[in-house]
Amino acid sequence: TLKASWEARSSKACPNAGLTNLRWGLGGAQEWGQHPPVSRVPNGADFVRQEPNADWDDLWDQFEERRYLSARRWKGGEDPYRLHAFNQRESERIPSDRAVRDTRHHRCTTLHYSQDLPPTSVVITFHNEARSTLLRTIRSVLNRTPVHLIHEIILVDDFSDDRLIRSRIRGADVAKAGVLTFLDSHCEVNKDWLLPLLQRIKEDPTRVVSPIIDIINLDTFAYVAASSDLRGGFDWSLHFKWEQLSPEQKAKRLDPTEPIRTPIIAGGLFVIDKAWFNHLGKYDSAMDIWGGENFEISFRVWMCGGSLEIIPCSRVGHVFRKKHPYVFPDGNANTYIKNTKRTAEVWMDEFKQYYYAARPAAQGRPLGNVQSRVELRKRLKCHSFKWYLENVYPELRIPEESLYQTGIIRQRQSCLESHKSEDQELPILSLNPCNSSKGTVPKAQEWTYTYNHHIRQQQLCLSVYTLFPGSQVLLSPCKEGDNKQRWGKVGSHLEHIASRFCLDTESVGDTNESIKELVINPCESTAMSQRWDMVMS
Ligand SMILES: [Mn+2]
Repeated sequence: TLKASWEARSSKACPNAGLTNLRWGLGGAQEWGQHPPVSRVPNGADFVRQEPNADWDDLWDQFEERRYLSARRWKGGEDPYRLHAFNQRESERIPSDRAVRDTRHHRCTTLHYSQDLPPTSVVITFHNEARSTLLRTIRSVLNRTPVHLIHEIILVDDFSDDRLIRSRIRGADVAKAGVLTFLDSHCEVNKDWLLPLLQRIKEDPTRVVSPIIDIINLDTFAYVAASSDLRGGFDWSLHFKWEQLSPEQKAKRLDPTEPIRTPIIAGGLFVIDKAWFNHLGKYDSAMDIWGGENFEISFRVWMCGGSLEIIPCSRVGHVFRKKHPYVFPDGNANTYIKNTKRTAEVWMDEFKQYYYAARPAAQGRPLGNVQSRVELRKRLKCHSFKWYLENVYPELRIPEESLYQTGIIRQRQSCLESHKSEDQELPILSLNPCNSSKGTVPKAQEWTYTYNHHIRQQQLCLSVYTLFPGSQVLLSPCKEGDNKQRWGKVGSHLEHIASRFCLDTESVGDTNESIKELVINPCESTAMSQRWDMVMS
């Protein structure tokens, strides 16, 4: 439910006035120790109505911060990490309006922004948040943002019966400004954080922008600058990670104030044009609580015509926790799987197979109904996931083990074959007449040529132990990165990469011509015994 909505309006007569001219309403009770009176709004959310214009200073004076904080204080002797997974005692020792170091690049201070940036509704969703951190979040916004740019601050307390994602939608739905700013409830915004974000959206409302997220230490609450060379990335299991920009990307960045295009946003801290947010389908409201929703919204923004940026001149500190203090109704991992599975099914096309390969537990799991999200994607005529991979995140490589070809390795009418005899531990190699019938290849003659240059049958790879001419080629267990198992296809030769010799055949003994052994020998372009044809599908 919506607990409180504050409307901040600058006095028209004095648009550039400081916070002393902020007009705002805290609702009936200027004291958060008690439940404030609520009014019902059409969408069913409860929120505090704005008071008739009152002076900001007066209201802040009337607000009994100490009483508000002491109602839920850490009690001596208790584990200060128990409730919130950060040091509650330390958070309460720190003033609600403390100063933080300006962590921006010095060049950011020389930038100029439009005079008529659009004002924003700040939406802060929370769930059992510590009062000290929530209060510091709000005070930092009020202290470090030009008054006329904050239309209102909306606090959405889900009172543990709603879900974080749906709370964000509710907050967005009641917001009155044209731009939405989603913030977490344990943040501290830094100097001029909002201006560069709004500037990018004013220039192009399809941009979805986020600040660099500085680190508020969860033990000491020290404010630490984060690297400005990071962007959001992920792996095929849909696990988010911060990634260093590549050396090439860094080399291209001559101006440290320039936005960084990011394949994915980290989560709950971003600014988006409200009409664009609504047009794109808000959030997937069938997702549970938290986790995975940043993938869904990121794919959707990019694939449906927008872009995601990290703006280096905007800095917001955030308390990163090692674990989530929420109780997930269905268990943490299951919630994450459900949410990411919905994302994979709706947005990843044929590439979802790599998600399932990386996260086998997702197979056969319930994901609910995704029909309306599939229709949304159709209606918006969004790009394919292939387009996203090629244009936004080419660094995400197709898993290597999935790039392979399977078929036969032929020399004239004979095929490379494996034989298992009873007295030997591993099968031996030989060359025998090809006997595929009706397109079905016998298992003994079927080979897989992998992306990392293995020629394999199940777990066994073509290997060479000694790098001399005439050395025998054997089957042995595949080892990742073993050069003695790697083969390159060079014309009609199969070149052994470690020795630079070629796969060759030699007759064994002199009585039976048909028994041929596999060896390596110096490559000879004219040798018929070194000619191979890989007939692969
Ligand atoms: Mn957080």
